[in-house]
Amino acid sequence: MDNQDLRNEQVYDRTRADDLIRQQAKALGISRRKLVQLLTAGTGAATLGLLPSHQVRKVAQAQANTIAQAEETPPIVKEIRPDWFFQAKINLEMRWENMYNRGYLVPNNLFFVRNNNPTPRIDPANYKLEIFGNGVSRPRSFSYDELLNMPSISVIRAVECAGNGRSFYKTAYGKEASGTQWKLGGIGVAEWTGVPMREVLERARVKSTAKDVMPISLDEKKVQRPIPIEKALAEDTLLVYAMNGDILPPDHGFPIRALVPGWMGIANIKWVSSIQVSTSPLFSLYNTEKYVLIGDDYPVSEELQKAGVLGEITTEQKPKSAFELPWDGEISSGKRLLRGRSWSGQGKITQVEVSLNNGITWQSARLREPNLEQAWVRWDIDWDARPGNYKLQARATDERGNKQPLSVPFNQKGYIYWGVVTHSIRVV
Ligand SMILES: Nc1nc2c(c(=O)[nH]1)N[C@H]1C(S)=C(S)[C@@H](COP(=O)(O)O)O[C@H]1N2
Ligand SMILES: [Mo]
Repeated sequence: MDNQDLRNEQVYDRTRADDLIRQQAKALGISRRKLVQLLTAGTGAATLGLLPSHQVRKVAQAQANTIAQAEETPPIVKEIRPDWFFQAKINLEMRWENMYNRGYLVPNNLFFVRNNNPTPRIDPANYKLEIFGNGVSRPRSFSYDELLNMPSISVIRAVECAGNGRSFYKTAYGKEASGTQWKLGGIGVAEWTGVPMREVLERARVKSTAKDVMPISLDEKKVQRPIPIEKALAEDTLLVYAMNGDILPPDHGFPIRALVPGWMGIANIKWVSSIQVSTSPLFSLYNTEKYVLIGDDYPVSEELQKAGVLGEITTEQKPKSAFELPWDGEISSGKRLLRGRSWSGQGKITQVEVSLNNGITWQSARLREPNLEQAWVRWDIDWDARPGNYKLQARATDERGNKQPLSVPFNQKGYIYWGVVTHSIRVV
């Protein structure tokens, strides 16, 4: 990995963690080293008064253009069929069996929904996208029509929640990681169409000194999360207005969402109403939450301490695999293809192995085209399924040589479970 390349999410997180420590030490009037010592000694970040809420408030104040949400509307707009989704509050997890024998893309109606707040209803006639901050020399806004008339591209990319697979920490360790207990359906692949973020930043005369770019949502809690200018200017970082050829559905961010390929789901801010561009590092609840890992329950590894970084979390997605089968379900016996998909945030999948007997023996699966980076690959094996109970497993390897391990160390918030998952199925 190139340690300088801020387009890499992990490099960016570590760099900004370091910036945050510097800022906080300065605010407390102590040296950065002293602060690291205090935190390492187990003094919680909250005790030290380090939650960067002042920064969050500042951003919220700067955020002018909020459209009120109609009251008493259901929190999710799309049809919630129990045979399509597992529902957890206002989140919808895709049921994998519906992808059996389907094409490469997840249709919009089956696509998972991860909402921190209810889906806001936005009238495109009143919609404005505002570009502001000291990182642009010509702050300005764009109407929905203006955006639709700008140069656009279409790309096929996955969006995956950082917590996808979280429930398997419980399976493995008997204790629940906090957050929505996703199985493996917190991911989807779609064709996204939109304006490269670069186009709007250039029209606002982004400065060469710009450092961070923060899309801000107009949902209830103004979800926002910064990305580095390097990533914001990447050709496939988009302001999306169409999904699989349809107008972007309300639950997926209508009228405009960010697409930040290869990064955690949360970077793909939905219902974007403004973008702050700053010449200094930006922080928000949605990434400092990760830095607040330095709290009481999160001891810091020595290695990272020495590097001056206070968070152990790695935010890059690793390879994962899912079968296109019902969860703990039943299928009928006979010759069939046993199918699934694998993906990784770190490059193409190069190999998938499947076990029908809980990992005792393995065989290679056939990979099917297309096999796109930052999306997924479909695979299958021939299976003469005889009646009985099976514990199926699949393990993928990506082009960086990451191979799904049998287990993954527990982390409190349950991110990035990429261990081999056992999928029980009864053949009748
Ligand atoms: N404004 C806003 N954007 C958001 C979220 C949110 O709650 N509010 N959730 C994020 C998270 S955690 C994920 S995983 C993705 C999910 O995108 P989807 O709901 O279109 O599948 O959206 C991200 N963007
Ligand atoms: Mo997420």
